[in-house]
Amino acid sequence: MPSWDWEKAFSEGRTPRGLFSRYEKNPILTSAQWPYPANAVFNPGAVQVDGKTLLLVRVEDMRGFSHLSVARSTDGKTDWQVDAHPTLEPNGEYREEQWALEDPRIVWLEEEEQYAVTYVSFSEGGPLVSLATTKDFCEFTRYGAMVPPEDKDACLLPRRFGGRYALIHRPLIRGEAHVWMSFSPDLKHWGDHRVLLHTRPGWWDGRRVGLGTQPIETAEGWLILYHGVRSTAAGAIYRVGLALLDLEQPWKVTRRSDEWLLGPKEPYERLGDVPGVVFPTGAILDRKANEFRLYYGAADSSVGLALADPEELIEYIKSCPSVG
Ligand code: BMA
Repeated sequence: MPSWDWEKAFSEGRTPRGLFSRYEKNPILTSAQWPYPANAVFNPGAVQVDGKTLLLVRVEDMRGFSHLSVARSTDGKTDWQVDAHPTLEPNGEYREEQWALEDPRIVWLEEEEQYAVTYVSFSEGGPLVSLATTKDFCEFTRYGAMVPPEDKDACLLPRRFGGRYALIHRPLIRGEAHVWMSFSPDLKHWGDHRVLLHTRPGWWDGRRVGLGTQPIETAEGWLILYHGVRSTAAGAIYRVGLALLDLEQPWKVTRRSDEWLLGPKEPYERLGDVPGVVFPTGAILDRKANEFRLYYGAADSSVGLALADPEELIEYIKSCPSVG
């Protein structure tokens, strides 16, 4: 049992287990803040660049197509500066991107000294995952498709393991949506595919699971927040769970939360283009501020922020059942 008074935290209106608190000025980004017409802004990748928090936000235009665009903030909460023009959009060269670029996740690739952005390309054959690298979020090198459709919710780990890069992703196979890990010597050829996290039939994450945030390195292992989906008579509910991967052998899940830690509750999470969605895509472990900041898409319409104490998160996940 965690050492903090989670029942008190829960009764004070915080989230399950009292781990996350929603930022009081949520949603932090809406389409009203965009410098050009946009229907919705949501599901952002998050990273610290030059001392600022950079969000690479999915922006859906008035045709229903998404592109990615940058917003920056000094404290990661307020005063967001949104780039005047789209940052990454379909460019005609990569046919699989023709209908959209969606849901980016970002890591700093240590060896390449570049940020790696993995995003969903919406092709006529269905969604798949593409890779682009950048040093500055202005110039990008596109690598094209990493995996065939249907696949989504992907992120690289920041370094090699036994000489190979590791990719977390979520193929849809025979209607089943589990989280997988695959490996590559060169970021182009992927193999040795294995399931990392299964859905849990009957549970809150029984219908689908997918990676949420990029893996965050801690002394205890790689911390990942994932989304879990339950189907109900009124549609799907998207909530957030927590898991821990072994630091040196990240294909081993050491802990997984039984409970969800954040789910749709506030009006901006319950009402929107897709109601009942909390979709985590980016996280910042701010050691200076001793703050874990979780950025998420709310109801496929806006960007929400939830805050946690990093030590409480670790303490909690260590108290969760180990995964054999
Ligand atoms: C998932 C993805 C996300 C979206 C979520 C909820 O399958 O398509 O982009 O936010 O559904 O609609």
